[in-house]
Amino acid sequence: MTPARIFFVIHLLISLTCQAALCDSFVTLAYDDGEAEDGLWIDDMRGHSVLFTAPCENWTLSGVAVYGKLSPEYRSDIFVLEVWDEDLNLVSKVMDRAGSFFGDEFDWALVDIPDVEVSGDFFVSFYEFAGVYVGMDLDSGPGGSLIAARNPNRILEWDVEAYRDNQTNWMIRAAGYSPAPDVDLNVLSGNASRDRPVAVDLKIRDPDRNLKSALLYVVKNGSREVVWSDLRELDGGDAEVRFSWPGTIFQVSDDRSSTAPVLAVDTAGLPENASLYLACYATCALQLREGDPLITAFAYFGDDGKFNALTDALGRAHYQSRDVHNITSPDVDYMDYMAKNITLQKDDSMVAFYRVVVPSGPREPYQMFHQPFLLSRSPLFNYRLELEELDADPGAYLAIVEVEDWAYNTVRVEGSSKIEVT
Ligand SMILES: [Ca+2]
Ligand SMILES: [Ca+2]
Ligand SMILES: [Ca+2]
Repeated sequence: MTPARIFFVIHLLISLTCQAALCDSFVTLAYDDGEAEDGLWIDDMRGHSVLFTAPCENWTLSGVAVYGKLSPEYRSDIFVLEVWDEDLNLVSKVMDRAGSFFGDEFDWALVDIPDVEVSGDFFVSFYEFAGVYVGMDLDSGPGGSLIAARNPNRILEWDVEAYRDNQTNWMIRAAGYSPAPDVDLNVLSGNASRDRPVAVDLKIRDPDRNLKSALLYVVKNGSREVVWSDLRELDGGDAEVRFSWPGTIFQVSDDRSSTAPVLAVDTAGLPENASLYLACYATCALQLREGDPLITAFAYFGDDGKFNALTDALGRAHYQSRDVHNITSPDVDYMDYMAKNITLQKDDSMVAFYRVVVPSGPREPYQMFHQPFLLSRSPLFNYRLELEELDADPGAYLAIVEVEDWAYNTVRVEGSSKIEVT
């Protein structure tokens, strides 16, 4: 499961040229949502500073993106951009003309900086001497924005009266790279069936040894909709992984309707007495009441297909079946638990499972929803929601694997031979 991240990451598609010998792809660290609610210039010797955390040891910081526009008075044409390590030591610096990077409308300016390896926390500070309005994002939660000064390098007290520091993000992003995993994928047999599953073998090597996970997608040839997925956690720098696909898909149904394919994966790392009831899980969107926001959640199913638990991405448990409850809290009466702890609202809460399509080429996979299930039955009967494994439709399928490391590199590899289901 993915814990909530402090910042989100964008694979930079814009034109920072690749300087590394192996052309590892750029990753951008960002706190903002891309839309400015306001802008601010700072005068004197003060600058907009943002505290970032390097995604891995010795991450190569190569460029900085600043969302800004020239201030109308345009008092200075010079700006200075500095990178400090966590002890406020200068490690990289650029001085240039604001007029070459910024215009009269807000836009992203990409500033190349001398590449520098950073580890742990580092600061990116932009001194514009009242010449540039820097975009402010005010609706994304706090993101390490500070006011800094140079010579000696220091962080100043926040004195922007109109905005509190814990709700302001300077729109400044850090772009860099680190070695990405090298992935060799091999699909071992042509026909998939329950008797003879197809093996998908991976050999993975990551030069800086920070492997995180390998994700298998089996997609229908043509539509490229994912019919089966599996996830393996990795660590270190070398891994051999074998996935296998028995030519089947998962379907979820209640007593009125069904949806397929649902992407359920095995649950890892559970104690034995719980694994029977929480054997696999499928990611879904949960809406507790009509009009509420959708929450990402995980629906757990037992070996027998019964719906046994629902937990959201923040770790909050919304439902446990009587079987699971008897393991986790055997001393509490289930009726008591139901009344006090289950947050799902009968005839109101809905869960919708994800469908995923993996486009060909470099485009990112995208998600859609299946028709949602309205939870109208009792938790005593597991809401009558069940997971079943069915044979996949006859036809051709492809194996695609995504390997991630802890530095936010994602490498996607597609098998060259097709898998047939007859
Ligand atoms: Ca915003
Ligand atoms: Ca650079
Ligand atoms: Ca790596």
